[in-house]
Amino acid sequence: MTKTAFITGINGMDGSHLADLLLTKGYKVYGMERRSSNANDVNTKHLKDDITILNGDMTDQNSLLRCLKECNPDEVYNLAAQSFVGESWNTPEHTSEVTGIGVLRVLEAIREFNPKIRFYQASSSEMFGRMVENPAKETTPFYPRSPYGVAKLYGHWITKNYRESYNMFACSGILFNHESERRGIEFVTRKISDGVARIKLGLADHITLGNLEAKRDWGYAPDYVKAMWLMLQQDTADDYVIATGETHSIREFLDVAFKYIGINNWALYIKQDPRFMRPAEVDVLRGDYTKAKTQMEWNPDTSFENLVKKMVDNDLELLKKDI
Ligand code: NAP
Ligand code: F7E
Repeated sequence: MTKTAFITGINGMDGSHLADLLLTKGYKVYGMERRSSNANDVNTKHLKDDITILNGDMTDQNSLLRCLKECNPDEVYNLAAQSFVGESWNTPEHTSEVTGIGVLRVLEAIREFNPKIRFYQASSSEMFGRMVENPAKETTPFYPRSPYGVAKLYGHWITKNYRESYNMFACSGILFNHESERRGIEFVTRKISDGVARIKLGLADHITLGNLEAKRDWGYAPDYVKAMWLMLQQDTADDYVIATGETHSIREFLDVAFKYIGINNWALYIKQDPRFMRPAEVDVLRGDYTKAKTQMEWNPDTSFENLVKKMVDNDLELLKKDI
């Protein structure tokens, strides 16, 4: 029987990769987008004949309920969020509304419309923040370091609470950083791959960044959306850490990216600006995905080096089209 999925945040990086995956599995896919003056469909343009877009907003309870009524899904993947950590200090209230309380709204809509719907919540390694255990696993205590991390923590706990209160099939994937060719340009990996490609093509002579010492556990988004789907196919609802188990600094990312285009002395091309520093930094993140590996047979397939190269190759191709 054909399953139906409803994805909030369909136009985001993960939403578009998840839609790609679910279509290959024969799902009927609905995605929610919020109204904007200009179309923001760069990641989903290739899917326009295969998915159905519904309009709604994470801050509008009725719109979420209407979306569920319109598509009658078996599975809901809640990927919508104000997802940029740096921005969450500028708009902490908005971030809390969308990224935190928005989760409650989706859960309430499900509870009212059909509590049998399986629910995935996009939790984040930012909840571990100042890691009290390295690598972090499902039982590691949380210590968020940003309004975004705090909002995600609310989303995480309300998902667990609805699972326990109403016996709903509600899971959280605690995903560590994952990137792809579709990553938003303001995130550091894409900013670097785009900057490196511009330097290679003679379109720029430097990249301006913030803290180069931060370390992240970076995986590849298409690998990670498989874990989201797997979580909703298990016999019981549970939470899982999804990570690679490796950590690399921004400097290492720069090193791989620049060397790939033939530049060894990359420091000459980097400027630093306090504008890109954060009031409180997450210095290091590394995850232990043993539970996902043992219980769901999930593994990350893409190496750090390949991830960086894929992103640089993609930006080179995109920029060449404009020259
Ligand atoms: P993303 O590219 O920023 O996508 C987020 C999506 O949410 C966008 O399509 C955005 O729509 C939508 N959105 C924002 N505010 C909304 C609102 N008020 N109503 C409806 N939609 C709204 O993020 P991503 O990297 O794909 O991440 C997907 C999810 O996983 C997010 O919840 C993120 O916080 C979480 N997460 C990401 C990572 C990671 O490393 N990527 C790790 C852990 C968790 P617009 O296009 O209109 O802005
Ligand atoms: O920053 C440092 C910055 O913005 C990574 C989101 O998907 O993953 C992402 O959050 C690091 C930080 O991602 C610049 O200070 C230096 O230490 O790429 P980012 P993030 O904050 O880790 C988590 C898991 C999520 O859940 C989020 O939704 O890079 N950094 N210089 C910089 N960061 C940015 N953005 N820009 C810079 O110029």
